[in-house]
Order: sequence, then C-alpha cells, then structure tokens
Amino acid sequence: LDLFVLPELEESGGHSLCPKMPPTLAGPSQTDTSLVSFRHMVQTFKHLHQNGRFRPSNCQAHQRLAVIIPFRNRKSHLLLLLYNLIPFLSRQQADVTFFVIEQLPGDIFNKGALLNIGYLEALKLGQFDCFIFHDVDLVPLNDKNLYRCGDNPRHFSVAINKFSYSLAYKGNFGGVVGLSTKQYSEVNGNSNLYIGWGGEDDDLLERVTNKGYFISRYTAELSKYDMVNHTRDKGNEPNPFRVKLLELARVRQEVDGLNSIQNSIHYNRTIKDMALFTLITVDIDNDR
Ligand code: BGN
Repeated sequence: LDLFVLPELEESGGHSLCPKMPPTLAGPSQTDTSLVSFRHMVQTFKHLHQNGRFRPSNCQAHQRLAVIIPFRNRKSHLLLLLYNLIPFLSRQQADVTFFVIEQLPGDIFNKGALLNIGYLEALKLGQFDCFIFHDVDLVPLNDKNLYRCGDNPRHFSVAINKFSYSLAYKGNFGGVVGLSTKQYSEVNGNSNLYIGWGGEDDDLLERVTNKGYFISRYTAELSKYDMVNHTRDKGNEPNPFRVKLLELARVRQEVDGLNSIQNSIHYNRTIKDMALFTLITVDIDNDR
C-alpha cells in the first residue's frame, strides 16, 4: 500500500494565527473555465502546496480542513472544481487537504459510504478539525462563503444557479456541507444504505437534528454556486427505496454509519498521492 504521511500541524509553528477575517477576500466571482489540463493545474499551483496540503505561507490557519469529494467518471468537473477551489481557499487562508473518493465502475454509486470512507481514511493520514463534503459539480462564487466549521453543521451550497440561486427546499442539506470532526463522528457519519441517487443528504439532516444541532447557513448572496450542467450518471439511478429508508433514518442512526461500514458494505480501497489531492479508489461489491 502506497501510504504517505501528512506533515504534522506543528510544522507551521513560528507563525502567529491568521486574522479571523482573511484580508485577501475578493467577494463575488465567476467560474474560471480557462483550465487547460491537469498538468497545467499542477504547475499553476505548485507554489501553494506541499504533500497535497495547501496552507497560508505567513500565518497559521485556524482550522485544518479536509475536503472530501465523492467521484466517479467526472474528470472534467473535478479539474474545473479544483481549478476554482484552490485559489478560493487560498484567499480564505485555509489549511486544506483534498481527498477525492472514487468509486470504481461495476456497482451502483453509494455516496454516503464514500463520504464515510473519505472521513475515516483522511483521519488515518492526518489531523483534521473540519470536514467539507463537496459535490464535484458545484463551484462556489463568493469567497466570503468561508469554508470553516463551527458550533453547528453548516450548509454552504444554499444558492445554486440550477435552483434560481435559492434553496431547493427548506430541508435541503446537500451539495456542500461542513461538519467538524467531532460532529461527524457524533452523528455516526452518513448512512451506508442509500445505493443510487437521492436521500442520503436528507438522512444526514435527520441525524444532525436528532443530535440537537441546527443547520447554519450564510446569506444567499454569499452562498452562490454554479452547478456544472450534466446528464444523469449511469450507475447512479434514483434509488427506489430512498423514501422508505428516510422514514427510519433516526431509528437506524446508531447502527448504520461510520461504526458499521466494515460490516454493511464490502469494499477494497487503494490510496494514491496525486500531488494536488489524495485519491482514494474504492471498489464496492454490493452482492457479497
Ligand atoms: C431531493 C433528494 C435529495 C437531493 C435533492 C436535490 C430524495 C429523498 C426523497 C424523499 N431527496 O429530492 O437527495 O439532493 O432532491 O436534487 O430523493
């Protein structure tokens, strides 16, 4: 196994804490679609990262972030997202490591399980205070939308162009969300049982509110996102059981999630350092 160890937090020692509000924010922006290639991107951001970790050069960030991106067959979206997200987070003076969790073809997509695997594997590789779970097709449009964790889980992607820049529905907790390491562990992560499209994010909301948390949101103005146009993915068809599963979300919470992943799904995973991100490839076998 090709494991590598992330540098310890102390390494940024000597620097004082970054200001609470980064002086480098630019406010509203547009998606930058000028990207040429992955190689070009590695070149462009070479000065910003070290062992896949990005951090401010002259101050110590407040939190150490892990951005978890579930992925399958969306290479152009991934390039576009990282090309926009890296400078965005750099203006936010974030200390961030990207993890792309790719499910290999074969079985139906299981986003909840991929998020859990991303969380568990990231914590084996480094120390993180805050997890940002990020859909690959959502590009943030205002760097005042600070990617940080707080006392309550945060829903970042409040105003997506596809939904006319407003919340898709009141209880939406999908797209881009942030939970502290402790919060995600406390809610037992995501359910592993949503195989196919839909419902796992609504289930996470049930888990979070069941533990007494509220959902934090910034204003729509700050929370704008572009969703990249795409057709529905093969191998991620709507899950016909999602409504039934959701009804029992709270009942299953303690026995379905981070603590049951080893028993409830069968998978192999490999880990690879891709310079700008850590790639965790997951082969799920639903039939075993
Ligand atoms: C909802 C889906 C979410 C999805 C949003 C936005 C369900 C559960 C049905 C009870 N929820 O309808 O998972 O993020 O649409 O597309 O399907």
